[in-house]
Amino acid sequence: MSDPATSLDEIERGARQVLEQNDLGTMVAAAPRLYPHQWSWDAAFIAIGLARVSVPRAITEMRTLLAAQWATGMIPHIVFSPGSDYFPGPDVWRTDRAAAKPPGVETSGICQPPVHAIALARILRIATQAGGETEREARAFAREAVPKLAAWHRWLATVRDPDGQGLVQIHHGWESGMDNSPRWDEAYAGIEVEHETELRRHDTKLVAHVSERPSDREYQRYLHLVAQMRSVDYDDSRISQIIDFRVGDVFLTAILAVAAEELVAVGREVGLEEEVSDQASIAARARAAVLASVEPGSGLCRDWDARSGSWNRAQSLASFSVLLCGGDDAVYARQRDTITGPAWAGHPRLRFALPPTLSPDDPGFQARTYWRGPIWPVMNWLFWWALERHGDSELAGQWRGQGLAQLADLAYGEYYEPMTGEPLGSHQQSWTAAAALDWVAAVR
Ligand code: 2M8
Repeated sequence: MSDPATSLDEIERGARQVLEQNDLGTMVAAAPRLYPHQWSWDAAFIAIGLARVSVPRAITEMRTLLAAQWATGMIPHIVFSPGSDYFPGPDVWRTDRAAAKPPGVETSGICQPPVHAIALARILRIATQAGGETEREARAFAREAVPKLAAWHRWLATVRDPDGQGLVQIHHGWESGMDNSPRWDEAYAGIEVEHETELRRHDTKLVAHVSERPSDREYQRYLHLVAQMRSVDYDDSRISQIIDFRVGDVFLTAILAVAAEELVAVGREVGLEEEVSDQASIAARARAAVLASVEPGSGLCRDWDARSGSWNRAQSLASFSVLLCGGDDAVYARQRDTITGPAWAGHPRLRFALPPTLSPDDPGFQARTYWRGPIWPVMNWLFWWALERHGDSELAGQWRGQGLAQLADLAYGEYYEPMTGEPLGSHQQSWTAAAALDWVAAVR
């Protein structure tokens, strides 16, 4: 349980230790045992935390990830470190068959939300404050990274929007980063698994209780989708024709909107206007699609199931995507009212006034189960960052304060039980430590 007397110094010291201990050299493992590789969006958040300790090390983190970028522009969701136990590993993904994968690295064959340009902009800002050689190094890195991130955004906005609907489509719940969120229940329910995969899961043994992780039934569907992609050698044009999961992800699309704008700013700062000339229109299109997803009755955002041609009904943290990308003051204000109200972060039973992944009043709310209820510190960081960007400093400050109070337990939990504040999933989770470091620096 959190000790209110725990100081910012202690939180900072512990967070530095977590990143140091999880450092494999040129990549930081997402977590010490549960996730022994580099994950795409984790790496971006981790790089922000690393920049508070060492800008050169933050750059190395981003470079390792970008070195694994596919020729299509896709940044893969996992870059594997050699010889660790994780299921599904490279032997299941078999991306060696994919023409677009660069040689010399082992990766998965799907992607994750594009928070990388947000990280690049923040690293550059931190380096600029430091000045001198640190700033020079960060600017040189930015010049190297901008064209790569522009290509990444372009791929999402084109290849992953085949119907021209505006929302970026994902082919797997893992691509959303919110793996087993009720957001994907309807899409997964429609999947028939003909051939079950032999599950060699380690994850369920590495958490305090199996209920903190997705079920085997869910994993069968996850692996079925991987098998489908593998069967066409991860060829983009063929995947979209055969895949059993095709959903326009509103949260990922909102992230793309702000990331593309951050990239425009970085591009201009380092003299690469030409390279980012299409990013403002990518952002505008993404933001328009997020706003078009808003359900008039609730004022909340929705995902679009492209296979069934229907809006998803599930409400979750992702329903508040307008708080990430803005674009309509009235919708923003309404979502802000709802998320701070008694069904969400203002719920009277919460240990900390922070947004859970599902409303505790939702019949599907599961306080201990992964993306179906718990509070995720890294999501609090992302919303905090977006609120600050929007000029909503009051709420941003409240959430940062509550977020730091939650992390005063020094467990650096992957996620937290909303009512008790108990850390769940992995402890010493790298992106949680990174969020702590950036928050502590912002308070000082
Ligand atoms: C979780 O996802 C991985 C699969 O990608 C897993 O459960 O094995 C998610 O929370 C995801 O968002 C995160 O990037 C990853 C590593 O922290 O873990």
